[in-house]
Order: sequence, then structure tokens, then C-alpha cells
Amino acid sequence: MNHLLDITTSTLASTYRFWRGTTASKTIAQPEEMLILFDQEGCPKCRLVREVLTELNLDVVIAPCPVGGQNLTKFHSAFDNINPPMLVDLNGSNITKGAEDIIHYLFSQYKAQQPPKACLGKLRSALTSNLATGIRLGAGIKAKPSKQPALPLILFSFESSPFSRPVRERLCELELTYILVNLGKQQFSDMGPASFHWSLTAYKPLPNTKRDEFFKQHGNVQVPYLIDPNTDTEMFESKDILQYLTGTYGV
Ligand SMILES: N[C@@H](CCC(=O)N[C@@H](CS)C(=O)NCC(=O)O)C(=O)O
Repeated sequence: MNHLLDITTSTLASTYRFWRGTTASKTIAQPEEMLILFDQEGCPKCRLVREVLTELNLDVVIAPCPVGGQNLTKFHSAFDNINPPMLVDLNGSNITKGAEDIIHYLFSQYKAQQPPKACLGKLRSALTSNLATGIRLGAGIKAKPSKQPALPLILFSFESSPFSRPVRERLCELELTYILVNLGKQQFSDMGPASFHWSLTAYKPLPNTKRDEFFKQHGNVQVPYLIDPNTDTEMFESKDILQYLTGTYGV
């Protein structure tokens, strides 16, 4: 797909979801063992879980299970043909299945509260998340033939980021396991594209946050940012990352 069209429909997908998965909590500490999400990027229910992960500022290992791929076949035989999303929390050896239960679990475990109504998979969420999937024309749902690397990749992203979504879709289609580092926005001046933050003075993220750490390393905050430890590659720019993933892991 033409990249401009790709980003336009990705922006519409975020708009259909009212830009859920943009802001992030300032306070939550990462659990000792990273959470693992069995996920399908284009699946409307998985999206609702990833939005909450951004909003709670939790990082997660994404195990992509696209339709027609080996991961989904293994997942189906291990878990009685259920479909993603499924969350594994090794901190309490807890397995939670289904978007609504996962969202309840995440809020009670990591924020000690009930999820706000807007987070739950009721009719409006189901409708708008299905619309978001529809406008992406099935991207991030079906597996493509791929070569598998030894180590998980690392992606800095936040759920509603229009530039990051196509990258997550490609990672899913190629069945590439990755660590998703959520860099949701934590203050007004985090808003805007990477080239322009809404700040009257020089942009600065909140101190002692993941954004702050990223800023100190790179001099700005911009997502998507991909690290591939298998090839010692680190890169910005969604278009370049998409080409890299297909060129390196597609067959
Ligand atoms: N040309 C870049 C644009 C990336 C970009 O503007 N990303 C936005 C998020 S969609 C961003 O990093 N905003 C700054 C921020 O979140 O602080 C690309 O294609 O990757």
C-alpha cells in the first residue's frame, strides 16, 4: 500500500477509536517479569487490551498469532481453540483469556481499581474497534511466510500512533515476537508529531519516565523506533522499518 494512504487509514483507525491508547499513566512501575500478550494486531478485541496497556504504561512481550500462521496453530492446540487475546502474567502465574477479563485483571492488578466504563468491550467499543479493523483492510490479521530470528525485536510505540500501527501489523503478519515498549503521552507538551511538540520552551518529557530515558538517548521522542538485536539494527521512520522487516524476515 502507498505509505501516505497507509498512514491516512491508520489515522482514521485511531479516530474511530477516539484516540484511546494515546495517554499514559505517570505512576505505574513495570512488573518484575514482563507481561506476555498472545495478540493479533488487527483483531478488534486485542486492540482494546493494547489500548489499556498503553494507558497503564505497561510494557509487554507480544506473541503474534495471525490467522494461517504456526503460532496460532500451536496456540489453538495448547488452549482448546480459543482465540487471542490471552495475557500471561508470570508475576502471579496468572493466565487471563478474553479482552474484558484481561482489562479487569490489568486494572485490578496494576492500578488497584475497576476499569472505567469506556475501557470495556461493550457495544460502542466493539463497533468502533471493528470499524478500525475495517479501515485497515485486514492488515495485521493474516500470516505471511517468514524467517524467524533467534531473539525478540523491540518496538517503541503507543497504541494510537498512526505511524506505529503499520509496523505492528507487519510484525504480526511475519509472526515476529517483540517487546512492545509503550511510550504513551504523559503531559500536554508530549502531544503532536515528533517534529513538533506542543511546548513554548524546549521540549522536555517528565523526569524519570521511559520517555525521559528515550529523550536522553536520542535527543527527541519519536515512535516507531525499532531495535533488532539479531542484526544490530536500530531505526526510526515507519517506511524504512516496514521495508527492513519485509526485506529481512519476509520470504
Ligand atoms: N516520519 C516519522 C513520523 C513519526 C511520528 O511523528 N510519530 C509520532 C507518533 S505517531 C511521534 O513520535 N510523536 C511524538 C511523541 O509522541 O512524543 C515516521 O514515519 O515514523
